[in-house]
Amino acid sequence: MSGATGDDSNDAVLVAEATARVAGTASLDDLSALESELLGKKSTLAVAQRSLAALSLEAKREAGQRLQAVRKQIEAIVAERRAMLEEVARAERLAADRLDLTEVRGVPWRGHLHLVQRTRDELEDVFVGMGFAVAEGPEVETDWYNFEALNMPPAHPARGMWDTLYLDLGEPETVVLRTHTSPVQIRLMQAKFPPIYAVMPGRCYRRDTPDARHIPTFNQIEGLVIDRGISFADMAGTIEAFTTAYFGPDIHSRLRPSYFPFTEPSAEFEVTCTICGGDGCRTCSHTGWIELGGCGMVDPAVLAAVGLDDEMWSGFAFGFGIDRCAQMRHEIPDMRVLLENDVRLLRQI
Ligand code: FA5
Repeated sequence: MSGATGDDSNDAVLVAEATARVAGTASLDDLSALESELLGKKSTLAVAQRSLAALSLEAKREAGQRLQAVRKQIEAIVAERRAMLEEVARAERLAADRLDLTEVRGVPWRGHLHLVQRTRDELEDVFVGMGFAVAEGPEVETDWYNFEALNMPPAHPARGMWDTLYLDLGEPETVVLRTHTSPVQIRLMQAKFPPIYAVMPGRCYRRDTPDARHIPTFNQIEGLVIDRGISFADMAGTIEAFTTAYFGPDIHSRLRPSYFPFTEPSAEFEVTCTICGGDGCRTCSHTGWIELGGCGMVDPAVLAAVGLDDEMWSGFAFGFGIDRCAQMRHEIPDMRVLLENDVRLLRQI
């Protein structure tokens, strides 16, 4: 750089020279090195600024202002160049990070819906094929829908069948994470006058200890039929048709007498354990059978809760575990893997 001397033409030369050198820098490192050469403590400019101390007050002010203006101009030129070089560096980084997917050899692996979602879709399809509609209800429910309207008044011992998760909302223990999809039966009967032929899939929550057949967040598909003259035989036939459609004709199934407060009579629906073929294993607790769900004829008390005349209307309901259906059809020994999201498994199922 030429000497920083005391007149305007020299200043212009100084700035022009700095501009040319800054423009010639090719990298941010080069620019930083040049910046300290042009503006740092040992720069010609800084030396000139320090030397003003010997001048008279008037001359010092005049030369000082001029040199400060030169400094500002050079700073602006450096800043402009730095912004440009940073932009170039960013573009280079992006280009280096770019993943060219067209370079993947062979057929790339494509994602797909989770097995539980696919099972839900397939089960819906089976029932839609039988003429059922599909409905949904909320996962956060009031005690009334989850229990009371289903013939379980407060303190009814059957409430203990479900280990319930309560939400800290409103009065204590009045709002729950639904323990089953059965409350959607109530909402549907309130919303629609019979005849009703519907399935209601959705997520449910229980304080169940996870094991080979249980997870705390799982899915059920509820079924409800309300019409004139519906009998237990209609229910058994519907479940049989569903089993054959979903599992194929080779699966063995059975209904076993059971108890639910909202159905009478009630039954549990079981299939032969597909893991051991019925011989008994850890998954089926060595019984050879796996429970898929509960079912039964809608209790008159439930019809009364929604104002339906049980002399005129009768019906059946069922609630199957969707995860359990997926587990049996795909022969998964431990249901917990459905929540673990291990991609090695997800790719296979
Ligand atoms: C019920 O939940 C009743 N609401 C079913 C019902 C509906 C009966 C309509 C009568 C009429 P249960 O608690 O047995 O019943 O659950 C039904 C099914 O949900 C079970 O057979 C199982 O397949 C599934 N299930 C229940 N708990 C879990 C869990 N923790 N993890 C995975 N699946 C579960």
